[in-house]
Amino acid sequence: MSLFRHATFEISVAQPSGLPRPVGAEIAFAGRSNAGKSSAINTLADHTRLAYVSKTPGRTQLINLFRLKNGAAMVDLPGYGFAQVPLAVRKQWQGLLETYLTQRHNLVGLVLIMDARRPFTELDWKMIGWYAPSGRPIHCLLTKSDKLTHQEQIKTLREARKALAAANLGEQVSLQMFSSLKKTGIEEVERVVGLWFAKADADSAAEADEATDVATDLAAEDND
Ligand SMILES: Nc1nc2c(ncn2[C@@H]2O[C@H](COP(=O)(O)OP(=O)(O)OP(=O)(O)O)[C@@H](O)[C@H]2O)c(=O)[nH]1
Ligand SMILES: [Mg+2]
Repeated sequence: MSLFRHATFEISVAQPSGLPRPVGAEIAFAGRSNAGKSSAINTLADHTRLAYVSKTPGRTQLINLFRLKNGAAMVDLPGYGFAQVPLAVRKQWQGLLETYLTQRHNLVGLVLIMDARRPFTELDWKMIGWYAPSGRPIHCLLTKSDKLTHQEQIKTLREARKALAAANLGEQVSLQMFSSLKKTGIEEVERVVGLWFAKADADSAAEADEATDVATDLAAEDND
C-alpha cells in the first residue's frame, strides 16, 4: 500500500515545543522557501491541497504535521532563505529549524527538498550539518526536475554525488530527481522512506525486547 496516500492534516504549530508528543516515527521535509516542499508533500499524498502551495515564497511559516496511515508523521517545515523576510525573522526561523533537527528524537530521517536548478546552497548545507550528527539518513529530492533536460539531470546528479562524497556524506545522504508537476520520482521516495520506517520499527522492537530482558533480570535478582 502507498505510504503517503490518505495522509491527513493534524496540526500547525509555531514552535517545535507545540508539536505532539514524540511517539512513533516522524520524517521532516525541509528546504529553501519556494523549493517545492508543500508541492512534494501533496504529490506524495496524491492530494492537491493537503499542504498549502503558493507562488509567494515564504508561504509555509508554521510547522505543519500530517499523519500517515501507518501512524507515522510527516512534517512540513517553514522554508528558509527567503530574502524578503527581515534578517531577524530569518534568524529566528533558522533557530527553530536547528532546535527541531537537533532535538526531535523520533525524527527518523530528513527529506531535503532543493530546486534541481540550484541545489546545495549554503543554507542547505547548514541543515545537513545540523541533522547529520544524529547519524540518521537524509534523502534529497532535487525537485522541479521538469525544468531540466535529461542531460542536465545526469550532470546535476553526478556533481551532487561528488560534493557529498567530498564532504564524507556519500553513505548518509542519498538523492534523486523529483517533479511534482510531472509526478515523477514518487516510487523512489516511497522505497527510501519505507526502509527508514522499517528500520525504526525494528529498532523499537529491539528496545522493547531489551526492556523485557532487563525486567526479567531484575525479577530474577529479586528472587535470589
Ligand atoms: N515546474 C514545477 N514547479 C513546481 C514544482 N514543485 C513546486 N513548483 C512550484 O513552485 C512554487 C513553490 O512551491 P511550494 O510547494 O509552495 O514551495 P514550498 O517549498 O512549500 O515554499 P514555502 O512554503 O514558501 O517554503 C509553486 O509555484 C509551485 O507550483 C515542480 O515539480 N515543477
Ligand atoms: Mg510550503
